[in-house]
This record gives sequence, structure tokens and C-alpha cells, in this order.
Amino acid sequence: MQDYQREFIEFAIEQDVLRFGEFTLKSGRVSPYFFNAGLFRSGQALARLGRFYARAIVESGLEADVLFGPAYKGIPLGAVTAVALADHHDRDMPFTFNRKEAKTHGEGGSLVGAPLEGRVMIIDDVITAGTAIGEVMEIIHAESAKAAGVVIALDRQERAPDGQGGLKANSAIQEVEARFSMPVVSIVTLDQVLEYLEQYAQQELSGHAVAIRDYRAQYG
Ligand code: OMP
Repeated sequence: MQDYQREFIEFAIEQDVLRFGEFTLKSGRVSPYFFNAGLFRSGQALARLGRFYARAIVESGLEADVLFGPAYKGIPLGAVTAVALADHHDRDMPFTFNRKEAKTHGEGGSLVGAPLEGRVMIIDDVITAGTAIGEVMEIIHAESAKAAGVVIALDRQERAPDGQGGLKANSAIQEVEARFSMPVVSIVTLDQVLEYLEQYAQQELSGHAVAIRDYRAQYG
């Protein structure tokens, strides 16, 4: 794990974004941890978050023509990433987001910002089963654009629920990569969160690693 990844995990815990307990996921699974990106909620936290996303993009070597932040949570994430790429990496990339409901007056349509064309880099929060990303791909394909990849904060490294994808031995992310022929890049993975809890965290936090390992054995 690189230093910036360890710093990101510390930052997420400090901001209460990464929490431990009992959480029911969109997929119905009951998870011993949850990552709520909506709790990065001050100017300073968002600025710092953008720098982590930008760093992950630069480290990945992924190239694209436009950044896309899917509604709702991807909108601020995409915006802060675009700002950080410009401010810290000298990359001034076009940025687009979508509305969930298409507007029928004024500028019309459901896309706002730069045209969604060429290679699109999707900025999102978390992929668990890969359901949300399927919807985003429909928007990109409707514009005849091509997905360059997805950048997320946390890869939960879970299997897709039965009945989705088909390659059951693979993780939901591997299925997303195979189905849409694009890479998924994350700032951190669950393995790195576990490594952090087991090697760097205070005792009151390191205890959560046991429950997470059990969960991973079941769904990972
Ligand atoms: P999938 O659509 O199943 O890949 O789940 C991704 C979505 O689940 C995210 O966009 C969130 O809305 C939500 N989620 C989190 O935000 N954090 C988590 O730790 C877990 C989930 C989840 O419900 O799986």
C-alpha cells in the first residue's frame, strides 16, 4: 500500500465516511463496514478528496477525453477531481454530469457541462455488485461515447450477487471490467483497508478486521 492510500483510509475514518458496525447494502447483504462518500462535506474535505482521486488517476496511467460524474453522488466527486487534476497535475479536463430527470425546457436534455464524447472516465464512489455502473454505461452508449474506465474511492472486492454477470468466481469489478471492456481503478481496496486495520490502526479499530474477514469469506 502506498502512503497516499494509507492517508486516504485514515482520512475516511476521521471524516466518519468509513464506518464499522452493521449496515444493509443495496444488494441486501449485511456488511460490517460502510463507506458513505456523502460525508465528505466541507470545503477542505472535498478539496482533499479531489486530490486523492486525481492521484489515483495519475498512478493508473488511465487516459481519457472527458470526466463524467453520474448523478447524484458522482457529481461533486467528478467536480472535485476535475479541479484537483487542473490544480495539481496540470491537466485541464472537460467535465460532464447528468440529471436524473431530463429537462424539457431551457438547455434541455439530461447532460450538463462538456459534451460526452470520446473516451469517458467515470468518477463514482463505490462499486459493490456493479448495478449502478450498468446504468451509467447506458448513458455513455446513448451518446455514442466510449468508456475509458471507472475511478472509485473504494473497491469492496465482492462477488456479484447470483444471477448477475455469470462468471461467479470473479469479483463484481472483474465482471464490470469484462462486460464493458474497461479498467476499474480505485483509490483503495478492501484488502488495503484490512491491511490498515491490522497493521496501523489503534486497537479499538483493529478489532473490526475480524468481522470484515468473515464477511469477505462469505461474499468476497
Ligand atoms: P452497486 O450498485 O451494487 O455496485 O453498489 C454501489 C452503490 O452502493 C454505491 O453507489 C452506493 O450508493 C452504495 N454503497 C455505498 O455507498 N457504500 C458502501 O460501502 C456500500 C454500498 C452498497 O450499498 O453496496
